Amino acid sequence: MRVLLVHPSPLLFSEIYLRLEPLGIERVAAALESAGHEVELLDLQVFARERFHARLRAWRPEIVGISLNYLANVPEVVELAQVAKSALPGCRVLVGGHSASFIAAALLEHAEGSIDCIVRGEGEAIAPRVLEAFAGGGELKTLPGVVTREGSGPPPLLVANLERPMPSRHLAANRRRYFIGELDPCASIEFTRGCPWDCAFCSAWTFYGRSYRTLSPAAAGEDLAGIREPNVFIVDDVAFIRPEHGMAIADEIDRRGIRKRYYLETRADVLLRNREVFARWTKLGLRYMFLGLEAIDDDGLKQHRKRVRLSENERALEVARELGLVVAINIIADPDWDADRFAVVRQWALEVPEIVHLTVNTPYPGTETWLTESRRFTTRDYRLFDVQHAVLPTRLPLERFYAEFVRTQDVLNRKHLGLRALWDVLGIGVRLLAQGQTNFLKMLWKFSSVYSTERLLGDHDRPVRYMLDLPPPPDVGRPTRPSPDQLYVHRATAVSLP
Ligand code: B12
Ligand code: SF4
Repeated sequence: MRVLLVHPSPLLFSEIYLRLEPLGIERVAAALESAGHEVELLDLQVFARERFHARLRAWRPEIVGISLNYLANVPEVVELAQVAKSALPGCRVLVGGHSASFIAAALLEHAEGSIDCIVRGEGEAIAPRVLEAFAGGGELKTLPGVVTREGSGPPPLLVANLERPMPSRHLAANRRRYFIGELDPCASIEFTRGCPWDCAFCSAWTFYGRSYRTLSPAAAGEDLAGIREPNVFIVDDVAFIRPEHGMAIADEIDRRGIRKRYYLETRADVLLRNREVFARWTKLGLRYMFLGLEAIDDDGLKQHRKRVRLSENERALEVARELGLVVAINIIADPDWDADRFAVVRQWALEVPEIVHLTVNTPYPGTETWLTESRRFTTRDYRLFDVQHAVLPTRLPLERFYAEFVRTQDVLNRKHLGLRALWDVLGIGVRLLAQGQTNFLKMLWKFSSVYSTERLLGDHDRPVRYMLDLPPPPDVGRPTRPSPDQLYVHRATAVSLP
């Protein structure tokens, strides 16, 4: 069958700093290609919407599959499904991905028949079976993880083997548009799946039922060897939890003589515990590390159930500095912050040499805070659930909250554009320009057009067509911690913390 797989457009705020390849649909594409289907991939982070219309008209796909990892993309995804169905009434539309998995029933309602089914959980194993069912071989609503308006199958199954098929990277056209900061162009790779921790604000662990799986070092090396880009973003939620796994992949890289520069995300305690692995990777080309510190005091860390102490975060930053890594830190801004709190965070951020970024505390479906906080929402407009808008009541008037938020981001941004830094940045820009790469340079311009109080505030006044459903109210006497039944997409066997 002819299958068009689509990734929606980027959330503008992330586009300043990065744009990365859609690894999830590249993996689904690979599974469908192995099953004999003809697959095209269209990434609307890179191409304009017109191209979607053009491919529908010219190629007439029989199946349109849309990826919905980010909640803020819900209205766009519903619209894409409607466009596909009205252009090609016979085509079948399926939607999968992280957010789709948590709000499947609501999505089907919003789409009013334009989406035939939602695929919850991992897509590689089930997507070919969905296509078989579309072709008349079996009943859609009985398949694991599949949700239709007529009924749902049993819970989704984890794929038996992460190694096959490898992502179909060849299908992502215009790959030179993928970058993160000066790692331009940049490919993505996955070494592990899942996370054994259970932070209250995060849904990465609930999606995979708190399981954790690793790709064999040989397969990781093979995948990496096939990447043409000089830079690689490792998408793992927490890199190198298991030191022997990180070391074994490093051995593969040495054996194959691969030279790349890497960006990864990890936790402070993992960096402290497995310092030798990160030191080895620094020699292999690791340059950038993202540490989700989330808070700058022990109370905040406890509130997020980060299971790490402030002293560990501080030591981890020292280790990263000693290793010569450029570290980006995320701090979660709570809607309850007042002007003094913003000032304290600004001061702290100016004193550390790292790149500090703020996101706004946002209870997403699939998180514990979704079940405990969502009744306090001040908006249910999906588009505002992008960790840059406040969706909970703010202690400051909303305009003041945004003014402080933007001011803080601005101060932090300028910190890295001081005279010395600007000189380095220009040097990098010139080098990339000489190689025909302009993503990094364009990024430097964009900041003030994206981060503006008026703009953030104005976004709350847009007419709302699709509204997020709320979870059922908590039962009287229910234990305070939500159960796996209420949270998990995959019902896997949890692994213990390292
Ligand atoms: C890599 C990543 C990114 C990359 C994005 C790369 C890209 N273009 O997709 C970058 C760094 C750019 C990024 C940015 C952001 N991210 Co992010 N990201 C991730 C991360 C860590 C891994 C995703 C991934 O690639 N996994 C590996 C692939 C193989 O898996 P997958 O994409 O999930 O796909 C599988 C299934 O979902 C399914 N599937 C997916 N699509 C489809 C389609 C069909 C048809 C089918 C059948 C199946 C299917 O099958 C795939 C194979 O099994 C996840 C956390 C997580 N573990 O999921 C957070 C996560 C998705 N991100 C999140 C957030 C909040 C953001 C930001 C808003 C953060 C910010 N500070 O601005 C931005 C917004 C980005 C944007 N849209 O513009 C949240 C999502 C919250 C939500 N519910 O909306 C997550 C869950 C992290 C978290 N801790 O909560 N992110
Ligand atoms: S360690 Fe990171 S990925 Fe794991 S639950 Fe916490 S925030 Fe989510």
